[in-house]
Amino acid sequence: MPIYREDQLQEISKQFQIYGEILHAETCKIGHINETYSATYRQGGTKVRYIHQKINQTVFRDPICLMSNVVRVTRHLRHKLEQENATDITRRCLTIVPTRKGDSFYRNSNGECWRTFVFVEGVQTFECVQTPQQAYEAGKAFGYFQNLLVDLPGERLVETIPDFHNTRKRFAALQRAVENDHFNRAEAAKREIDFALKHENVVDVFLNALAKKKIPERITHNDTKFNNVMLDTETGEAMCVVDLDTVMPGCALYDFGDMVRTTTSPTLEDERDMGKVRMQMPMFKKLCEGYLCSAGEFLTKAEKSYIAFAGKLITFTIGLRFLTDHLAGDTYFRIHRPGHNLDRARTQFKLVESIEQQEEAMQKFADTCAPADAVRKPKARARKR
Ligand code: GN1
Ligand code: MG
Repeated sequence: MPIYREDQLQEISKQFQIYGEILHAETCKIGHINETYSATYRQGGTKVRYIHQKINQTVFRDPICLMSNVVRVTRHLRHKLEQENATDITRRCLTIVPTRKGDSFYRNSNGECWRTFVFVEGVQTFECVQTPQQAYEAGKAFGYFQNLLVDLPGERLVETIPDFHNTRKRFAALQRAVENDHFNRAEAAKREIDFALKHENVVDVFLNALAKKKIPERITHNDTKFNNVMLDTETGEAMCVVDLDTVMPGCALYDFGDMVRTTTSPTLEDERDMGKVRMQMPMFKKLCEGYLCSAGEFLTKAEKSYIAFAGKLITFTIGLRFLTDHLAGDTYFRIHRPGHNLDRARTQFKLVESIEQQEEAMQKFADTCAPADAVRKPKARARKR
């Protein structure tokens, strides 16, 4: 991974409406796609931090549309939070720092696209959930995020990555990668490939339900990993949802599914000890309660009936993507060791198995779950579409 030197970052930082001098910058080792740096500036006698991020244009091919989505979404969130008289809004919603020309991102002479956010202080992110309360906070935060976006005005958001969670297309991509086997890796990945192919029966369930309008399209986050929720360092309260590149039209269940994937196992996404990977019911229960307390108001009965299945489907889909990338030479997800994407795929599939074993009990819990502190101010956020 290319590391930007401080002097290079200084050049980039000059393009944004930031006052003061840059003191130092460091790489943030989060995410598999974009490159992220935190930079400290001296401003009016105090130190202030910003995030500079280089957009991965192989993945996000249209930075103009991408940033227009992010601007609309962050503006709307801020507006809604103001309406609710929320305090500490710059810690509850990302703030884009415009370029000196007033744009939302800067394109340099090499064609790289950079954007800047205000650094949210006093928060932490975690790769693994440590307590059921954290799972609750994550569920509540993403549910609230979806809830606030229910009445986003204007045109349909751009699909920054078309067919992002289209499991049928992801499945077909795996089949192609197996057939091509350009890197001679299929034999060693036989068990994972067999697992994937045997699960073909799950791939069309949501696609069919969406096509038949049994479940609605909504504005969703689409990358609801636990490490995309910032928790207040002191209180543990979820403050801010980050990584807004895939906020676009989608299915609320995909968001919930990715929360199940990333909050219910005690392990990292790339755990190598399969004995440790499992869906833990206490985590799921709190996650479900948190999500339903902020999203339960607008979810339909049909959506709620797929809560447990969503966890299985999204975990399976992300597993397909890791496996495909492994077979195709690791061109999409950044890897840190040989076989990394295969490890990640194996972990996802183990979790799918664990969900399968508990799916019935999970759904039963969701069906009877009546969150204690149901949504705050539901009427103020009624759907307008
Ligand atoms: C990628 O870069 P990061 O970690 O935010 C990916 C997600 C995957 C995730 C798996 C745009 O997200 O879809 O679920 O890795 N983002 C994109 O960890 O493909
Ligand atoms: Mg992401």
